[in-house]
Amino acid sequence: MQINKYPERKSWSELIKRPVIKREEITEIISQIFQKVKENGDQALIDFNKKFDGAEIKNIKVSEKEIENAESLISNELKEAIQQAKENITKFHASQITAVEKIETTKGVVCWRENRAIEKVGIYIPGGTAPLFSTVLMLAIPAQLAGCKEIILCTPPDKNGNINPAILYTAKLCGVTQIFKTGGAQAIAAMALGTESISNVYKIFGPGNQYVVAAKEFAQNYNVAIDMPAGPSEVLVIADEKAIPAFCAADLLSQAEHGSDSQVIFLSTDEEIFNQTIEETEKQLKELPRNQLAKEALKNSHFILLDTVNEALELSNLYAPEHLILALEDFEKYIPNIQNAGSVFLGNYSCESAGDYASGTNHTLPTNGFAKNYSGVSLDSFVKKITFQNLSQKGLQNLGKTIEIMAEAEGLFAHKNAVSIRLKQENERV
Ligand code: HSO
Ligand code: ZN
Repeated sequence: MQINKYPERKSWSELIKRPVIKREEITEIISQIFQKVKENGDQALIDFNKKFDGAEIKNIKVSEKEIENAESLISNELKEAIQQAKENITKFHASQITAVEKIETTKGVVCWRENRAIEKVGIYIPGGTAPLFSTVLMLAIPAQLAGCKEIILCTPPDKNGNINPAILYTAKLCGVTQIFKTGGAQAIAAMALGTESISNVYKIFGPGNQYVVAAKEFAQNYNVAIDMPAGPSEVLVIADEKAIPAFCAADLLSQAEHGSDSQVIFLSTDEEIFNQTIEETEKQLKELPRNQLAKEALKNSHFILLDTVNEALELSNLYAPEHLILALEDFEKYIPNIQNAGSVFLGNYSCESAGDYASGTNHTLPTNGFAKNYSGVSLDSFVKKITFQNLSQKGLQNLGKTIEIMAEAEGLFAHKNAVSIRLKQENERV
């Protein structure tokens, strides 16, 4: 935990620098994995399962029977919770569907855009310490709403060759079309290149470790799009004198428990709240089952005392957090000052966990400062927008001269002629 009181403004950017992630060494490994998957297809995935996950399985495709069984393995209480989250996430993402609007830019010239779903998308769900079935909701729901025809999900099996039943249940509930037992960089390679069982997809979504992140970047060499560049989870909390230290500490720890590389930042304008939040964080940390991970994450984390909320917002905009919590009494007033953040949580009762699971917003968000130039996943992430135009004869007459002059000025006479030939034919006919 790094504590700073009233740091000088010129030290801010150094203070909140994220730890640098080294990439070079793993590119070679990733390229070899892609090569193996290209050469050996499913067999490569089976071999990697044995090597990396200690799982011996013959068939990487999850069977209908396994999916059916999953339903009986999870409690009704969890099923109902998943259902309610699904309803909210569906409501929020369905509200992002917009009607087609045709615009007449010049008399007789009509332009518009239509959405077309990306036909085949791939969702990666990491294995490891937490089975992120909530991420299945966040990716499969908008994919299905957008109308993606194939929604493929890859996730690593456990040692016995099984997948967490909540992941299987949620995948089925949200219209995932096929599920495969493969994880890590090899799963990304399989979705990018295709194998006998896995068809190649056009866009890959989902979180993962540094190998998965590097593999998603590498996949772009094969004309595959990715959701966004990814890094470890983050939250930044801004608290005034009305904030509740126990709530702030709980929010900070909720992100810190994701992994040892997570980063949490606490900014306060009130010294008492500041000190109490530090105490609370230490107290609550001890009681967490994942306290080792959270403790590591706290080493990279900052508690900073500042003079004003405006200063805190300036620092936050500089950092561009994945999640921003405003534990401020008059949060409304500060909304216009928020420039860079993935998702914002307003007031003492808007905990980040709400957005992680069930309020309706998407939890796949830009990290590592990319909130300066990327949005989180939304319905738009699963569609391409195609522009259309229709010029009537009159429309071309109205706009033709402009096009001819511009084409000639660029020295592109074939472009000019495509207009002239039409206008000339029209004159001859008259
Ligand atoms: N906070 C994570 C998402 C998540 N949290 C999944 C719990 N489950 C994204 O940064
Ligand atoms: Zn989370």
